[in-house]
Amino acid sequence: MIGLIKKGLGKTLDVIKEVIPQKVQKVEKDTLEEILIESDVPYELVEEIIYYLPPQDRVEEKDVKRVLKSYFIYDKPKESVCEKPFVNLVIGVNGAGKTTTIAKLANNYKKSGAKVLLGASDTFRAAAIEQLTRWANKLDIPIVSTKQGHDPSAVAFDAISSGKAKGVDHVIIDTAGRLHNQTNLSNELKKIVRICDKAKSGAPNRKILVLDGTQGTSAINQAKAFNEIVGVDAIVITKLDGTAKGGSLFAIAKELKLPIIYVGVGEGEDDLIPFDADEYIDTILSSIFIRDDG
Ligand SMILES: Nc1nc2c(ncn2[C@@H]2O[C@H](COP(=O)(O)OP(=O)(O)O)[C@@H](O)[C@H]2O)c(=O)[nH]1
Ligand SMILES: [Mg+2]
Repeated sequence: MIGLIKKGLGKTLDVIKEVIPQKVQKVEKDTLEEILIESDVPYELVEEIIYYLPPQDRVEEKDVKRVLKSYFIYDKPKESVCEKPFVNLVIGVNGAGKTTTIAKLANNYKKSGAKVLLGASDTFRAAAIEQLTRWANKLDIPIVSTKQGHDPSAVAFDAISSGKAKGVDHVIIDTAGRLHNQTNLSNELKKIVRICDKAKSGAPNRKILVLDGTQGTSAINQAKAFNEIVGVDAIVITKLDGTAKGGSLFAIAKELKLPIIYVGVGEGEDDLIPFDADEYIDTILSSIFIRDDG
């Protein structure tokens, strides 16, 4: 696990190394400020972090850690407290990494021994249906799909119904990230949510918003828009491996007040790791501070 988050943060850690080539016992606040800015923590937030540190010019790891940790206080939604199947609805803009994240999540579930079923409710593009179908075949997981242009809500309904009939543990539903216009997208997502509840009362049990990590903090406005449309329960940040903007997670957590549940660190089915704030902060701090264990 440590290795994976380190892999995901590789580019961010490279940037930190450029600012501070030698690790230190105590870091100058000016240097810390530069590190945070370079890794895409917005300036106001950097100022706030510095403000909450002890008054000395140079600060210790434990103090920095305490302040950084305070941004990740949002509880993860519980997964087990509902009747089967647990329904995940995955939303986000085109290209954010929804379909790939669904494949990774399904793979995680399957590896833990759970039964999974996918619903291909991005019916806007034929390629989207084909992409999810390829993953379903590769992972040997059942999928409910239809032809391009058909009603995505009907697919969601059928997927949940089929999941119930088959006794699966998790249904994961893909959605379109772009339609002819924003109003269409908004209406479609709302309808999918309503129809999920018709298929199983209380579904979707979790609405996961997928954000492209290479966009850094500019993903925040996008997230707010989706949150207004259907309400978001949890965030997945993808493509952390492709960006030096690893610090944007602080702003995302603070601004959205939502838990980050996973981060994507590659394009393969095993490249989704549960997000653990302690580990994330530890990995960043380990490239700044000298530690007894090296
Ligand atoms: N490097 C990297 N690429 C990713 C990750 N997640 C998704 N991608 C790639 O991003 C592109 C768009 O992903 P896709 O799942 O199709 O996005 P969607 O339009 O939201 O469904 C694809 O080429 C994926 O392979 C990730 O965590 N790391
Ligand atoms: Mg897709």
